[in-house]
Amino acid sequence: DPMVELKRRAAEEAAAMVQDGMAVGLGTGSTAALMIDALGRRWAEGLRFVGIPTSERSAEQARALGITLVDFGSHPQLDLAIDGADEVERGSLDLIKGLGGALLREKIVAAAARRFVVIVDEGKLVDHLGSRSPVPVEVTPFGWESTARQLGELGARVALRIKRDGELFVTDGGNLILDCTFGPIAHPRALEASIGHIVGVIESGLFVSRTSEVIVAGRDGLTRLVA
Ligand code: DER
Repeated sequence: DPMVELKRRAAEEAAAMVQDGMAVGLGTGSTAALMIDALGRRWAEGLRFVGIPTSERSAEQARALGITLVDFGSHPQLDLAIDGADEVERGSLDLIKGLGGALLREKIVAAAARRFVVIVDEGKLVDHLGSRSPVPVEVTPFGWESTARQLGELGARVALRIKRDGELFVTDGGNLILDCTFGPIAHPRALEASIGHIVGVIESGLFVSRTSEVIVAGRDGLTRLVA
């Protein structure tokens, strides 16, 4: 698959930004997994750093590669976090994340990082967030139907996330995901705030003004977009 090859190059470019002694946030998803693989190869060559994973899945992968994992107790601030995204808005580099279900930990890790680098293929670039992807919102299980109703009042079509096997999707934190389809979003920052004010909401997948840089894998090669 040529797109996997492109994503791998973006992932390797991002992994090359990790230097000895850094504390690094490790993202979640297929592109982030390629980046963790690349870090595993650098680790095998002698690079030493510590990682904070954004999901149990990424933790397992990193651990299997021998990468040292730490937590926020010893490392409340990270030098760099690298993650994928579901949509990147061309002008602002604002993001929708969370189709992978790890948005809460991803946002905590991004917020703790001095630099937040996003790796995507060119198909993820949009003029306006919400053009293709719903906004995933992580909510507390208690009263989720009421939380969903209030998200609906903001103008979204709301769907409780269900796994392929028909079971409820439950996050690493034991919460539920409501996928909220808004269509193109004119004011991501205002919408992020409105969603955040609803009782029962833990976090939304809108990442506004958090991106330092996006590495885009396209058919014509890699492009770096800097905020
Ligand atoms: O933010 C997310 O949850 C996304 O799913 C993201 O990490 C992208 O995943 P992908 O690289 O598998 O498309």
